[in-house]
Amino acid sequence: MILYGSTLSPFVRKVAAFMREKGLEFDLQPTGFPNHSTEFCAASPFKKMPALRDGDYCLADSSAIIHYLEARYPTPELIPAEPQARGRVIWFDEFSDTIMAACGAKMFFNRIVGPRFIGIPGDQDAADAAERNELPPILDYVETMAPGADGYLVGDKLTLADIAVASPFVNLRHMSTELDKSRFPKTIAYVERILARPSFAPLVEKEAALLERTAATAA
Ligand SMILES: N[C@@H](CCC(=O)N[C@@H](CS)C(=O)NCC(=O)O)C(=O)O
Repeated sequence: MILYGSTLSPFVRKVAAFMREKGLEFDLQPTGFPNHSTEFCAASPFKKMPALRDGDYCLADSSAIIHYLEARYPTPELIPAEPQARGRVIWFDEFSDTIMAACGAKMFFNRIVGPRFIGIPGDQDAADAAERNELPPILDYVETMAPGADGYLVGDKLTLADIAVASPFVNLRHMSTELDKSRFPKTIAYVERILARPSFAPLVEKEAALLERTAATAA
């Protein structure tokens, strides 16, 4: 299978970590951003990453890809069958893809992607405003939901909910965004535990190395 995209995107990272939790082999191929490859365009009609190719089958959108993979490779189960648990897992995935991503994109695009990868300055005021006004209520919510030591967001084992919610925190880490230890202690411990998993840790390390190289070039 080919997964198109960069794991600097929280959507791509979510799918990559999900596939690694499933034990699936895949090639992670860059899209050629911003001048995308024809292979990627064929798989993603609106040129959004990620996209997947599995033989002749192509699919775009992180959640669509994840639901396809869950149906095709049911073990380990990462989206529970029990109705209420399933509903909660889908909620956390949506929360991550919409509410967290909207805030994260304003910060990460303006501070990192624009200046380092597209060559535009980025709107630093918009990034600062998102961090000041949009991020704290999101973190307050995660803090009320975050499980204690060894726990998970839904049920008693890892699900898509944990993968989806942890993924955008990597972008905060890449921006060295300080999380208040006294206000968000459960969130910090929980996210660190999920990101230390073998499904995430090597991805995060590679991203950090790439960002170090681009920082050196930009300097
Ligand atoms: N709902 C989509 C969102 C994908 C998305 O917005 N990806 C961003 C990267 S974080 C992208 O490709 N942006 C490029 C563009 O909009 O041209 C998903 O879950 O995959």
